[in-house]
Amino acid sequence: MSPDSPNVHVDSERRAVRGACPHDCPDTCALVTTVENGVAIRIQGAAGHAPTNGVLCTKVAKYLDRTYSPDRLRYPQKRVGRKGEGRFERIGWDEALDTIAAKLKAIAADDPQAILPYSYAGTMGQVQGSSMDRRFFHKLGASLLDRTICSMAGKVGLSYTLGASLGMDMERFVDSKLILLWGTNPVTSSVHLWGRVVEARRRGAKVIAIDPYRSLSAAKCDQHIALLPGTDGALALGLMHVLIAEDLLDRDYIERYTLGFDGLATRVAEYAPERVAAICGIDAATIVALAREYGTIKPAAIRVNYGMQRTAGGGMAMRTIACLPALTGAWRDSAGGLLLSSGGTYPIARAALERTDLIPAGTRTINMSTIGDALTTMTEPPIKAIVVYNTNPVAVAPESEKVIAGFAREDLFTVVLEHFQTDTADYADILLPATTQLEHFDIHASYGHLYWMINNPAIAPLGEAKPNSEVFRQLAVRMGFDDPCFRDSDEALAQSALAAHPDNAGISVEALKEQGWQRLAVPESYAPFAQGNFPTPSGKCEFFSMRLQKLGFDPLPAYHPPRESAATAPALARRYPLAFISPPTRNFLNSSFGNVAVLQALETAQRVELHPDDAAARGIADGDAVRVHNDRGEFTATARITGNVRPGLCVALGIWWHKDTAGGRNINAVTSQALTDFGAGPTFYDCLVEVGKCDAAAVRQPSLHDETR
Ligand SMILES: Nc1nc2c(c(=O)[nH]1)N[C@H]1C(S)=C(S)[C@@H](COP(=O)(O)OP(=O)(O)OC[C@H]3O[C@@H](n4cnc5c(=O)[nH]c(N)nc54)[C@H](O)[C@@H]3O)O[C@H]1N2
Ligand SMILES: Nc1nc2c(c(=O)[nH]1)N[C@H]1C(S)=C(S)[C@@H](COP(=O)(O)OP(=O)(O)OC[C@H]3O[C@@H](n4cnc5c(=O)[nH]c(N)nc54)[C@H](O)[C@@H]3O)O[C@H]1N2
Ligand code: SF4
Ligand SMILES: [Mo]
Repeated sequence: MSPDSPNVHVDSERRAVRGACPHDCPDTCALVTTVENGVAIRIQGAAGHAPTNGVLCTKVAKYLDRTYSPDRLRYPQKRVGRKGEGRFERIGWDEALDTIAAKLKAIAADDPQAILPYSYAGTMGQVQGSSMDRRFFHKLGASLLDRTICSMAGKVGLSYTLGASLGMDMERFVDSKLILLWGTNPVTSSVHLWGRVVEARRRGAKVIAIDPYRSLSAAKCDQHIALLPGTDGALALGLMHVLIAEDLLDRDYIERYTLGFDGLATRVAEYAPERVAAICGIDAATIVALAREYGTIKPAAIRVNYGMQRTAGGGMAMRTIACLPALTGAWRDSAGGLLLSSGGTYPIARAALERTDLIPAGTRTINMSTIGDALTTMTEPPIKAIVVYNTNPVAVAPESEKVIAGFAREDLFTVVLEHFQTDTADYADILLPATTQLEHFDIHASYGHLYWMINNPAIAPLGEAKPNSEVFRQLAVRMGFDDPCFRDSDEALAQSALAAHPDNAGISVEALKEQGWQRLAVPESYAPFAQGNFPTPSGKCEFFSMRLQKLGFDPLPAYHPPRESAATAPALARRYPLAFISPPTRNFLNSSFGNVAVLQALETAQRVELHPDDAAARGIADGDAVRVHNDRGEFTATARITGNVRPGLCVALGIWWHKDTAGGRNINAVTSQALTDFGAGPTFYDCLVEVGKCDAAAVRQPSLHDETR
């Protein structure tokens, strides 16, 4: 890859620049970029940062290929073709920003809520992710966005039981003696946690995967419990049934630090192993054995991840699983307990950073997970302008046909800030070039470890690319927003994110710039709930939740089944008999890196894994071109016949860009916009389909980016 030398400043010294990986990944690695003559020549993981331990994943090891890709967007452009066609013409920044400001002013004069910001975690930086952009849209009075697409169901479910997104320190997993990997595939999605799991195993731990799919991680575990998708809540109830029936409890912990044990005991009495086995599609003996191990091996750690909350009952399932460590007192040990996300450990001054006080009273909120419906059906007012950054909704949001129909609306004014011409960028009226992590400043919290991280810029912006923060700063000037908060520098924004709080003691932007990272001021042997201290209304681990009761939900853990399954939707299941899940793949990060040629080559093509019995029943052979379809849409894929899936389940890993797939559609063509029980999250893995052979010749060949653009 030849760096864009005319566009980087000349700097004759060789420098090592400390940064942080910006991606939506729990590991938030510390990066060291070697820069020579203004060009980044090497990127490595920092050896001194304990979670990173000097290692990067395969994707970010290719970050220089991505940064210096000939496909990078380098100049502002305006659309000249039809929406979706992807034909653009270069314009200057002044024309781009003047056009956007004029359009937003005209719409806002009528009703600013017709404008929608649409962003997610393309970068997780506090500055480039959620600072000046929020201030801008708050002042404008635009509709608010409910950012539900990834983690909301689990986060809300967890908070009913524990009070917040707090949990174990990932560095402590090495001393766990039993590790349940529940709805997570860390070999793919959190390789640094996986390193700890491997070390724990070397020290004698037993590792068990609970996952419908034999993922790369499940295949390496001591045991793999392949339950039916969306039945995790029932499994957790069954485990608690056995723990209570066999008195494998920490009575003292329950007495001191939990609320509602008697109610819980009554509830779980309904979930005998035989009943749970039938719901989950596994053996009763497996449930009993797992409960006995969980109740007796100490310390026991549960690494649960968002993979199990993308079904109708995902929120309640997470709440239910989160009851387990309190029953056995696993929280007493720093190597025991549970980790979903450590994100809630960070004291972040959101109100100051995002200036939430600028939001006009009564502003409506739109759920990002149903953007297809919002763009096509919403009125009073309809969405007339959308500004997309840090996300690629046309590829990643559920029910693609509706999302595409929405973005194709001729009367929708669309601005996209991007590194690349993604599926979403193809629908932009104005397409703006964004800087990558090597080109801008930021600070990062993490949802997997406990360190604040710096990202110092390593190189000058390529071409005319600008940081998100700068684009919104300049737009604010054009809109006439004169509050001084719109003039804050990136470093000032970063400083305002650091809340005054004992856990942030000693942490500052200055110190971070110097040191690269700083651990939160929490004990080395961090055990957040060893002595209770749950941030719930009662201060206890809430088996019984008054908050849920007030909202009209069952106040006790319960089982909320999937919406689309043979058990709950038999008529639908007769037409679409296969359960379909589409979890992350190793070489892409959601749709990011989907355009990096060397990583595409590792993934080969969009594939769907089928059990030999299901394949035989449909006359499908390994390598055949197949069509995966339901009433919402269809995509084509190459069939892989494997024992990684149970009969009745099919799996396609990773989010390809629609335009790089053989049939022009990715997995989200079939996923649904139905929402989860708590948190109004998406139900990507609650989806029935049918798979049939299709004529390979009828399917157009993929066009890989580096060759065609
Ligand atoms: N390489 C890579 N890393 C990533 C990502 C990526 O796309 N690629 N994505 C990042 C993002 S945005 C996130 S949110 C995180 C975490 O993203 P997650 O979606 O939690 O991903 P995984 O940890 O891979 O775990 C998903 C696992 O859950 C399983 N699963 C699916 N349905 C169910 C179910 O109903 N029950 C149970 N028990 N298991 C189920 C899947 O088979 C899969 O093995 O990963 C991040 N890391
Ligand atoms: N079927 C199915 N669908 C899924 C999932 C699944 O498991 N299955 N996973 C879901 C999950 S967990 C998530 S989190 C979502 C994620 O979906 P997205 O939030 O869309 O994440 P990415 O696909 O990584 O896209 C992020 C985009 O942000 C851009 N970007 C990165 N940094 C910057 C920056 O500094 N400035 C600007 N302007 N742009 C930047 C990148 O180039 C990239 O195109 O997808 C969801 N969709
Ligand atoms: S994607 Fe995750 S594992 Fe890879 S470098 Fe970034 S933080 Fe580390
Ligand atoms: Mo995510």
